[in-house]
Amino acid sequence: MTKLCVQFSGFMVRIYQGDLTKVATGAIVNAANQAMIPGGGVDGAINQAAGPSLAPLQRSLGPLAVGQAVATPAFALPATKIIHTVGPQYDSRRPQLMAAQLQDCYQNSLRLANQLQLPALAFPAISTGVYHYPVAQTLPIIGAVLTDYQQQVGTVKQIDFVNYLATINQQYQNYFRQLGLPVQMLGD
Ligand code: AR6
Repeated sequence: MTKLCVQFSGFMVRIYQGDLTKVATGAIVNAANQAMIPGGGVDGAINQAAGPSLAPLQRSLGPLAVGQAVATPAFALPATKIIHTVGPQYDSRRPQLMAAQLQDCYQNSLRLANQLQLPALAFPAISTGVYHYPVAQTLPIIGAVLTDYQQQVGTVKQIDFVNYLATINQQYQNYFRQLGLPVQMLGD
């Protein structure tokens, strides 16, 4: 799968279409729910691929507030860890709250990956599935988190955005291309 690589100051971002459960990285981020009861979407796929040991552990870590992040082992997955975060359920009447909560998801996941001294992290498009956050509105929030991270780069030097859907991947790639940073297209 072709990857768009974007060079930030001190770290690299890659954007590509794919299945997060197949990504061998430091941590993959799970878009969980507050109850931490394994659901559908990427959460369901992660639980399916990680194996049955994940669900009871995940449940034991709930409830988790929106925007917070916790780590578990990744069991049968190729990643080292899973970082579970809870995105906001989109409510168009509360745009500022939504943005603040989604920003917390990305920031807290990144902070936790650094605390765990991981070299790399891979995100799904948090809240854009079952929780209906419009993708176009999530992108400037993600961009702001990455811009901030340039001031305080930790162990995490590679951040992947792994999009299951081609349409979402295209929106991501378009957004990152217009940031004006050095970009490169790479094959596998
Ligand atoms: N790899 C990468 N991205 C994926 C995958 C995958 N295997 N599967 C789906 N996506 P969603 P949310 C994308 O619904 O909106 C669950 O039931 C999907 O296309 O997984 O935060 C939880 O338990 C979309 O772009 O998460 C919660 O109850 C993105 O992942 C609730 O859904 C997020 O979609 C959370 O909803």
